[in-house]
Amino acid sequence: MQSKAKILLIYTGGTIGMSKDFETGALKAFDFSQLLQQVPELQQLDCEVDSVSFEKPIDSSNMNPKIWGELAAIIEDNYTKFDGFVVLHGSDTMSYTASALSFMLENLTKPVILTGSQLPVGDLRTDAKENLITAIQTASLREKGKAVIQEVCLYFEYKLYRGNRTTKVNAEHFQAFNSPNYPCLVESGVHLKWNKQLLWPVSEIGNDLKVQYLLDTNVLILKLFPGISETVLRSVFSIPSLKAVVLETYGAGNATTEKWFLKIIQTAVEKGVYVVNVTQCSSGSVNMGQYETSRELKLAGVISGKDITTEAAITKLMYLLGKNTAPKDFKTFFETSLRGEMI
Ligand code: ASN
Repeated sequence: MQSKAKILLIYTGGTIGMSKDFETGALKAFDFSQLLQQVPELQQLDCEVDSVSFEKPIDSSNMNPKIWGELAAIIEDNYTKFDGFVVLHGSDTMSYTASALSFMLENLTKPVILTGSQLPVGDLRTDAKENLITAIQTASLREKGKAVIQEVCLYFEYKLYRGNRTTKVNAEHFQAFNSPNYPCLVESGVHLKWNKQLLWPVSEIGNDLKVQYLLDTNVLILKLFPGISETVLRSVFSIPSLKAVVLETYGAGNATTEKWFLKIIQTAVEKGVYVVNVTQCSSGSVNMGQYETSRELKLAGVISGKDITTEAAITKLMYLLGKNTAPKDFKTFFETSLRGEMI
């Protein structure tokens, strides 16, 4: 008989564990033990749950690559002791963290599931309990001694998604996330409906987990809009330490064909700045060359972000730069799906 799965619950902060500060009326993170007391249902789960908390839980708007490193280190230090990890995280930057972890945790063969909530766990109408309980249940599923989920996922409001495909789309609704270009992996109703063919394939080799801690933050997201000026664009691209830009373009990867615009992009690429073309549309893919308005970008050596989210694009840039990827390989690596983040 298989022993019970062991899950490590990692509390980083976010609304799920917040309470109102009576002086300011604002929500702030509170002590983790109170959070667990609010969910006695955890004891009924068919798995062993241990927990660890950040010393100072944060609102996820304060998340940054240094804290991603701390989170990855908790997972690495406990990797052999647990069958899966559930990370409680604020929803605001959860998709960035899920994307970053998906790249940082190389050779991952265990589930890492991020979840949180829109209302604190102590609130009468909270969405926290279902999110937490189902995230743990999906993390604990094993078949033939191996974890069914071997990737970084995000669970929210009855759906389990590939983490690096998600984006936060609503600050009000319980359904706060969407995965516009990849279907959900599990849907929770009366039963859990698994789309197993969509999961990251179970590893047969079982290489050891390796964590890429170094992330390079000399990167930028630039959203185009009609009226963007030459002066502004020129000064952005003249930042001395700038190494890579996620350029959010229109539709299927289109941008103005004005000469000054193309010149600035061409010069940047020639100087060695990586420019990644990502669409501003909430779904669909970049297809450079489909229109006249994207052909020149392709000729200039701009990298296609295909159907990647902006969150995954910026963290993939930090990761590939952090790994010191050779300039001759950079475009090919970026345009290749490393963790299922793009087609
Ligand atoms: N501001 C909160 C956070 O991201 C929002 C939430 O968790 N729903 O930490």
